[in-house]
Amino acid sequence: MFANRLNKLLTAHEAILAKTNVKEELSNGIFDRYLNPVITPEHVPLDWRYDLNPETNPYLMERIGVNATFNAGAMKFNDKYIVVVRVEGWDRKSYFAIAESTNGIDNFRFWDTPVDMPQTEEPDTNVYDMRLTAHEDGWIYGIFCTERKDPNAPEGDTSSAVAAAGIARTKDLIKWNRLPDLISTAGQQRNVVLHNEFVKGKYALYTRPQDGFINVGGGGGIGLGYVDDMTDPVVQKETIISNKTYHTVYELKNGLGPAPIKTEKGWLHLAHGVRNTAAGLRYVLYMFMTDLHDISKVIHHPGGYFMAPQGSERVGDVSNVLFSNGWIADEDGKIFIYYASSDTLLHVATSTVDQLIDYCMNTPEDQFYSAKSVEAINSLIAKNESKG
Ligand code: M1P
Repeated sequence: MFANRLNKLLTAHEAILAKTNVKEELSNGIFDRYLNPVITPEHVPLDWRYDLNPETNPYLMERIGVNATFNAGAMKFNDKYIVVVRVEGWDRKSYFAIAESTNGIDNFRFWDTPVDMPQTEEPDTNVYDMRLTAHEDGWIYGIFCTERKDPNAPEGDTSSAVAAAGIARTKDLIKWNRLPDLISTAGQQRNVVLHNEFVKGKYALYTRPQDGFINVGGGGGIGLGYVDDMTDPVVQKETIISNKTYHTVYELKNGLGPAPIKTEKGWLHLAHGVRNTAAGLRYVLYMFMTDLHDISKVIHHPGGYFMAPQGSERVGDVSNVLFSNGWIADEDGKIFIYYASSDTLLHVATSTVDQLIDYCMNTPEDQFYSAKSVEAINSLIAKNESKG
């Protein structure tokens, strides 16, 4: 019975890993979605989940289950598409695990073991949402959220937490050197991302200062600050470059996704915006571009969302959420956007540098009033009429 069940599990697992992905037929011209998620809890290796010894696990029970696989950092490494997945166990703890694919859209396989992330003096209760940056200093940096219980929480408050930016660097994605957590002016930090290049000899970090764990309070917005030395990471000042704004898709809060992509026309940025609804928070993705020579200057800011949860993406552990902290730009200009649906599954969408530049430069900006939106539609109709 044990051998029979194991055989079935192995066959089913292999079928999941070998499944090919298919591009959706008709896109919006900006990006292409794919029919299947790229990583699901079922992709996680069986020997991470099952005790495979019939003597100690006669029923072949799943001993250490996986609840969700989402919010992944991404990069090209040794010619493979690499994702550093946030794997969340049945015990609610997230950890990082690397999976690779040869084409970026399917057949992702996890490496042999999860990432062994060294601890600081104050252990992380939970870690998640790693942003990868191959910095020009030669290191690959992984910046992630480290969450710990709020030491000042009143007695009986078992939920209050403090979020900070954990920092580690590596050359091979196997051995990680943990650096001190980021020190900044804000009480809490999440969604911190390292810019790819030095700026005037300093490391540039995109931040998201926040007063509380969930609520950004008086803080918020995507900030930009500078650090002299990543082994002593202190940001003295954060300047907000993309603010939360009334009656937009980033009204309540926002945060940068992956490190930006450099193009001839400027830096492409992918971010998430959050608004509140009667059904809870809604997370969508939006884009903007910054100046090639002054990364604090936003030069294009298409209005509204770039990508929003649709269909089955809308349902999961935290429904109505799209989140992305990883994308890969190939040398031929193709872009792979790894995004997660509702804090549960990891998906891919593809586009190109040219399409995303066109999208950023030619999509009307938010005008903040319904009448202005109608004006934009009417001018498009007039333009189309004059052409016809
Ligand atoms: O649950 C949605 C997202 O919430 C947080 O994002 P933010 O800090 O912008 O609110 C993160 O915990 C993220 O992991 C999660 O996907």
